[in-house]
Amino acid sequence: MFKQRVYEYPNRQSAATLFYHDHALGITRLNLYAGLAGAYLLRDAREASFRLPKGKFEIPLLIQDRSFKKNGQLFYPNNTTPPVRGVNPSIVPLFFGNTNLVNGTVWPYLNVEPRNYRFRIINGANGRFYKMRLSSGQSFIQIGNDQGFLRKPARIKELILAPAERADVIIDFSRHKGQKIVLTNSARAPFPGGAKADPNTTGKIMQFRVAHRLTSPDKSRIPFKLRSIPRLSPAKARRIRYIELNSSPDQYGRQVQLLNGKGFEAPATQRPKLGSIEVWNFVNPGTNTHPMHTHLVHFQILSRRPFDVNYYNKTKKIRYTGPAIPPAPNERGNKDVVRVPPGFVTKIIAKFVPYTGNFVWHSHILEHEDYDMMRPLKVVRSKRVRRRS
Ligand SMILES: [Cu+2]
Repeated sequence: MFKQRVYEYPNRQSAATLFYHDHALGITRLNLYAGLAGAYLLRDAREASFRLPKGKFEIPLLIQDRSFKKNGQLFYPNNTTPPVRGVNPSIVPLFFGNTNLVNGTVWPYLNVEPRNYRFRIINGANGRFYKMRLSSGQSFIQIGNDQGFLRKPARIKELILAPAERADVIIDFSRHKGQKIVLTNSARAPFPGGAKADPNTTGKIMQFRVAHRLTSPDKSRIPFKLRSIPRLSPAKARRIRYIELNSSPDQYGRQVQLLNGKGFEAPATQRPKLGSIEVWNFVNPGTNTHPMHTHLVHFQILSRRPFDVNYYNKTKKIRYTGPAIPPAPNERGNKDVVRVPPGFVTKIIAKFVPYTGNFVWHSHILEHEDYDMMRPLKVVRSKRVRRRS
């Protein structure tokens, strides 16, 4: 006889727009590209007390870039161009599709009524960042990010999402009756210094077609205050860590992406104590922005501060070249992905609760996560103070 055990996610966290997906070691990029990803909307009583748009007026938008072969099959490169000598197939350092998909459809349109809609936007791309605007010139009202509601809504004209970042936004179509509004993308790939988005392809995401009439009155409201989020204090941090994002060539000349010179197989060097607070400084002397993601814990972004990269590369010492920049209003609150731009030290703070055990943290550019920008995270129990006998 053997007992059947049912394992369940405890879901002990605030309402949030979550992104769930396969995480198989070394092939995450392929499994997500093939479709093993989805939106997971977690709800709570606070959310239920609001009169936000719901039902058919609340829609997840999972945005991904893909390329297709002539026969309609997904295309993903099995090697670099030119191919790596002695390795076939090979990982590629980055991949960007030449079309954008929303919920699995290439450049779709959505019929909407002239009213408030709530969109749960997830960047589900392997490596593409999105810098979104509405062609009508109107704003998004962002009410939440990766780990739930902001303290108060943030009105923004432009919404940037790195891979795995999420935004909970309200778009008000009430003054745009009869219009066709395009959700556009102007993020360069790689971000932020790569090729421009093509306005005819990668520069467009989807279209909203606004009807003239409502089918029912819009009674939705956007609360002025969404929730209180206690700020984690750096003064209470038990550890302050510095983590360099770097790379080095492998035996075939391919770049291995590393964190403090280490990949996934090296034993955990980040071993925070259960219940403790730590400040992590991500030092990026490279050229691309990395979306750094932690499992288990959410964190708060403290600041980003520019530093002298040439001086750092010579001495491994940080010389700041400007003041620390606080996070944008829509990056405040609790996050689990942070954009770490090149030439900046990005500072986050986290409390390591509620579990001990083995977790991971990594860049959410999947080609980097797979090779090999992922590290173990071991949350350990605090040692008991031994009594003298
Ligand atoms: Cu992960």
